[in-house]
Amino acid sequence: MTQFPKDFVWGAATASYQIEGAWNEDGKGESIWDRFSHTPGKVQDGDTGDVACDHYHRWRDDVKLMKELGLKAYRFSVAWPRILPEGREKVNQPGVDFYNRLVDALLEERIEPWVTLYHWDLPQDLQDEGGWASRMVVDAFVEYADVVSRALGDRVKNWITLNEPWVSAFVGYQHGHHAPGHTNLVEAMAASHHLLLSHGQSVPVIRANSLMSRVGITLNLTPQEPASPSVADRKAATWVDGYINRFFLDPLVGRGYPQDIVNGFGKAMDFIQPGDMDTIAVPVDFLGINYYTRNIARADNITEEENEPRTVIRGDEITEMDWEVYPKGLYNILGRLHFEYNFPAIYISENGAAFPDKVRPDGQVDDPARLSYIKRHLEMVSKAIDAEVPVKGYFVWSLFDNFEWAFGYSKRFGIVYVDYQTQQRIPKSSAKWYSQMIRENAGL
Ligand code: IFM
Repeated sequence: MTQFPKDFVWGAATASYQIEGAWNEDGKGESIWDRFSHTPGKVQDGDTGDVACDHYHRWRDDVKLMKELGLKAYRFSVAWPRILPEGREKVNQPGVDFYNRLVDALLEERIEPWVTLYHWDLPQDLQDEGGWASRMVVDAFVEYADVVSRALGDRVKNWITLNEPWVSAFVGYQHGHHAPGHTNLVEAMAASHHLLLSHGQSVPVIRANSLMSRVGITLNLTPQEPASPSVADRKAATWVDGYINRFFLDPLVGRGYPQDIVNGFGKAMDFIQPGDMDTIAVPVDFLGINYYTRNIARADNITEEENEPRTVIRGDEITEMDWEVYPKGLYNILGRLHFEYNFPAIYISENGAAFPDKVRPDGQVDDPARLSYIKRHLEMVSKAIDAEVPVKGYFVWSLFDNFEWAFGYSKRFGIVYVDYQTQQRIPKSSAKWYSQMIRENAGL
């Protein structure tokens, strides 16, 4: 593989609800994911994040493990209800202290902390007032961003406001598969807007509290390919691209919401107020992208017989999420981002795969499929860098096996295996490979 630039950021990512556990300890408030996972039937096998990887108690050892792996950066999220249990006003100091200790320990090991402010665990009290569908959440988020960036901003220099607002808004408020489990398109549209507005309003606040810092946002981007050259399939691909990708990318760069999608939704966006779109378009220092797979779009408004034969066929390498392994899609989306949107820097803030790993009798976990997945995606990153796309870092998803939302613990994404009975951590062969890759490229 081509050498990566010496200053390339080599990291791994996690999220608070997926690993911390301690859901009601030290003054933490209830989050929408606590409520959702405690509701029977919402999460596979009745799993919850109550204990998860118990990272809240094991963070010291976890940081040591990161050091052993040679990670240069660690992306984690802060649990909003640990900081402000009721969503606003009353700060819970033990929650702040937890992240203070974590940041200090990381820096001691020369691991750069990358903080995501919102990775889906909204305080339940704010949901009771309407959650992301209600405009009041914007002020609450800015207050939260202010508290966290004041507390950690002297040491944390890389901030991600939101993780995957499309998922928060549409999977949470339209599809109902994620917390809060609503199925209302207008709520989802309003939620998208309030998420983006929260991002836009909080960026200057974070910058003011954390001098010399860099602030960005992370989107889940899924490139769309028409299944055939038919007009119907092209239309389908354009629609899904607008729905998942452009609906967030376009407003971030000042182009407003894509008109084809607004028309397609067919609902008034009367929650947009004067000035909002300028606020959302605040220049960012980088865009984080989470890439897992592509989508092959096939029209569903005509029959198979009416449509042209498929020319783009799904490959047969599929992860346990039923996602096609398609590294080329990462290269394609990076190129498109650069030429159509021109963000000053791009980080791969998540990339990885779930496979059904097993501990071997000798205690090791061999995961050649994941290793190959990561390796081939990194090759695409390297190719994009050669093509002058400003990709500045890569965070594997995930450091640990963890709570995979509605799938509970049934899907393992980690490069480190977690035995949920004993909480033992076992670096998989992918972790050893990644570690070696970092050592070779970061000049350690
Ligand atoms: O586990 C999630 C993560 O929380 C957000 N991005 C996608 C991952 C895999 O589904």
